[in-house]
Amino acid sequence: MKAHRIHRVAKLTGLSRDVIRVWEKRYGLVKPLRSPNRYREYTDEDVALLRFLKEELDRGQTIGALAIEGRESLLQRMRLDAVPKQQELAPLQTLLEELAACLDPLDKVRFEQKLNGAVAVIPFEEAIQRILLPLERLVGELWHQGKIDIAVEHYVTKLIQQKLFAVMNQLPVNEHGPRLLIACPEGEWHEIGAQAVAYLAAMRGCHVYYLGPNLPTASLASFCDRIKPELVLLSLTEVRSPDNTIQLLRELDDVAARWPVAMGGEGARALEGMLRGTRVELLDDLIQFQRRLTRLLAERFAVPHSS
Ligand code: B12
Repeated sequence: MKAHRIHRVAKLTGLSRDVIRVWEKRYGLVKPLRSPNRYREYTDEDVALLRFLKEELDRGQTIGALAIEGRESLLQRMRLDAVPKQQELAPLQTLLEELAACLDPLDKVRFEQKLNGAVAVIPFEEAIQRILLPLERLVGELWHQGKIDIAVEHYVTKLIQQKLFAVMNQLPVNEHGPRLLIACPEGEWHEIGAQAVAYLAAMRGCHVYYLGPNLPTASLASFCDRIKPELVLLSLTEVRSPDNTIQLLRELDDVAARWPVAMGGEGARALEGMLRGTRVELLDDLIQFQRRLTRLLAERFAVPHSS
């Protein structure tokens, strides 16, 4: 998980440093770690919680009441409340152009300095939407257009994946959270959409089984029987031919008879009509996905009433 110093947290949340320190010392609502040179280090989750507390105060809550409610319950409510209110965030276009300029000829040092520097200064969830996913689309397009070598595309894709996994692996495994199985169906190798969905679900307290690309439906079904997921999420990027799709949807419909199955991604959207005849749910975009998660979390956890 990323570590933010207090001055950045103040910038990101709109709270003063004094207020942040008081909420730590008096109420224990955030628990920053200390760097080797004793600076406070806050996680993305701390930043999100502080933003949530500020919103609660704006809605008329008192900090005393929030402190009594306690960090764990507040985190739970924050996750339920975390549905993005507007559209997905816009890509950082200038940065993407600068990054693309480092790819041919490849200037690895400059590329990684720019990318790491940009990702480090905003909350990771924002970095996913504004930098990492658009960058994946960009390098993919450059390869599809014959402008960069596949080796360079692989290098950037792996770097993006490393970042997503590195942050995801530092989230605690929430064994009490809803169990989600996330993968791409057989023949689907575009993996980043699934990985982003896995990160967002883990961030919101789900117990995620991430199985990556190209998962045969028979293996998906037997794995479901073992882990009993509350939701199976599949990412389909490529638009497939109807023949190929009919078979896949028939198999997935059988799985969906036993476990809730939802699909997202460009390829899934193209199947909207065909999906209607099955038990497989279509999730149009990440906003719909977040709403679906909220429903799942609300079913799992009783929501405390705010007074
Ligand atoms: C990156 C990319 C690649 C990379 C993939 C790297 C990897 N390991 O994932 C590389 C260069 C390897 C590649 C290869 C190929 N690709 Co390609 N690729 C792309 C590209 C540029 C972006 C796809 C992507 O990863 N986007 C990032 C994700 C996160 O964004 P997104 O797809 O828009 O998803 C959003 C939502 O849909 C949602 N979402 C996604 N999944 C899910 C799941 C759930 C549950 C939910 C709720 C939401 C959700 O989240 C995202 C948020 O904004 C697209 C074109 C494009 N611009 O989309 C072509 C594209 C998908 N590829 C295409 C093709 C044909 C191929 C190849 C078959 C080419 C070939 N001849 O070999 C191979 C197949 C892969 C293989 N067998 O190895 C075609 C597919 C055509 C079609 N019929 O649909 C496309 C559309 C390019 C084109 N214009 O022709 N590709």
